[in-house]
Amino acid sequence: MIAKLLIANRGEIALRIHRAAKELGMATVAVHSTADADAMHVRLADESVCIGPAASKDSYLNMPAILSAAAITGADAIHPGIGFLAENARFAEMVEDHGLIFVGPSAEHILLMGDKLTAKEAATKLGIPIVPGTPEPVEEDAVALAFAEEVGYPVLVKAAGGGGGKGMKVVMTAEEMPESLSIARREAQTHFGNPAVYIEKYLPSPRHIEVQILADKFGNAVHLGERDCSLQRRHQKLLEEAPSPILTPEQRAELGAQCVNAVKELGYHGVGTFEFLYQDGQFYFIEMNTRLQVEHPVTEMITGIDLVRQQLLVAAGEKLPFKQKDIKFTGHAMECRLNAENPISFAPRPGKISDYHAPGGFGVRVDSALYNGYRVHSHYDSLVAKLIVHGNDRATCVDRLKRALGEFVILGIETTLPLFQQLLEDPDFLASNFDVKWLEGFVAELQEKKAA
Ligand code: MV4
Repeated sequence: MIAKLLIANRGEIALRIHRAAKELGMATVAVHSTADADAMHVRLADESVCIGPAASKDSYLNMPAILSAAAITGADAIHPGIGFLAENARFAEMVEDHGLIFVGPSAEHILLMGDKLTAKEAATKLGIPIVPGTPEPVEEDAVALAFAEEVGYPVLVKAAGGGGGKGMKVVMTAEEMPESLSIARREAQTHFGNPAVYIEKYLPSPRHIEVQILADKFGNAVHLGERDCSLQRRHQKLLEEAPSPILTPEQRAELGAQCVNAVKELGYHGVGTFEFLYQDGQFYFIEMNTRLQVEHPVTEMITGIDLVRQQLLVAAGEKLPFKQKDIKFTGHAMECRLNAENPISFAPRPGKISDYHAPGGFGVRVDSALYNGYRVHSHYDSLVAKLIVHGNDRATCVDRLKRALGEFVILGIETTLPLFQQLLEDPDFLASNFDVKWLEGFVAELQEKKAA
């Protein structure tokens, strides 16, 4: 078992992990930057250590400082949370080299999935369908042109070293190819320190559907269904839901079984997410995330399974306590990400919270590190609260979400809350009639209305 857990993160996710750890009888250690000395994750933890100044690279990304904090406090495990060091294979390795448990998969699996080309290669070998693309990094224009000729334009240039849309370029014609390649390579180098790029066939209007898996260190694995994360703006998810309104139970079972088979074959342990693009009845694997995800609560709401609790238990060397047949999907869940941003321009709006009241009631959950008087900093992510609701079906879930949004009070700063109130009235949203580009159009319309 883990007796003392160091949580190498901040904000709502640090609270989320702290809560699961406390329920398992673990002591917790918070680490924090000088800017976060009075943050909620520090207040709740049993102990805390300041690991550096406000800038993330000097604190939450400061590996020696975090390892020293673990040594000083006698922690026996480190949870990296989300972002920061969560998918850093070198950090995972360093944690284990110090004789501590890294709450996550092995460094080898993080490395394998961190490179999108080796991830796609692994998926193909394991029988998971991928988007047609070049299997190797493209070094010569001729290779890219030949591939595009074969599958037809438009094609997409992507960075091998990282996902999230950075270094991505749509190429409409052969003439555009040389410049698109060099721009993408430069961006890839800047963002990921790796200039390698590859080409994929471009899917014009896919949905983003991701499958949650959970595996122990003894070869047992289950899937916990999918989440539909198609509602994104500039590759930032705004609203996620489970189950996907457009999947049949048969599609869910088949896709889930493919992912479970893959993690068993890989010997992967921990939580993980297989990301797919879905178009015209077909799934195409694009990436795997080797960490907990921000939107994990919607899966928890429809399965009743505490993902962070299970993540801690498998890291501690426990066997999964359930089998696939024990996992039942009940009702519908949605999550709104409330950001400290102007709801029309999305400009950051840090500042001091002058009043705070979270909604409650049946089927309502709020994951947030806010409190009255707290100061939202500009140094970090603008996510300030996640509002998650569950209902017996999608329509009930939407009604409950509207009701809960109406109760939410966050004063002193601007948040994206009003955007969700508009979204929940939109006929296309209500009919689940959207793809990954739809939200950009919805936002553009709001901006035009505002300007008029
Ligand atoms: C694609 C695509 C269309 N065709 N790949 C964007 C981020 C990265 N994770 C994958 N992305 C996409 N890859 C092919 N071959 C469209 C996107 C995409 C997207 C994907 C998921 C969610 C939102 C998106 C918004 C724009 C583009």
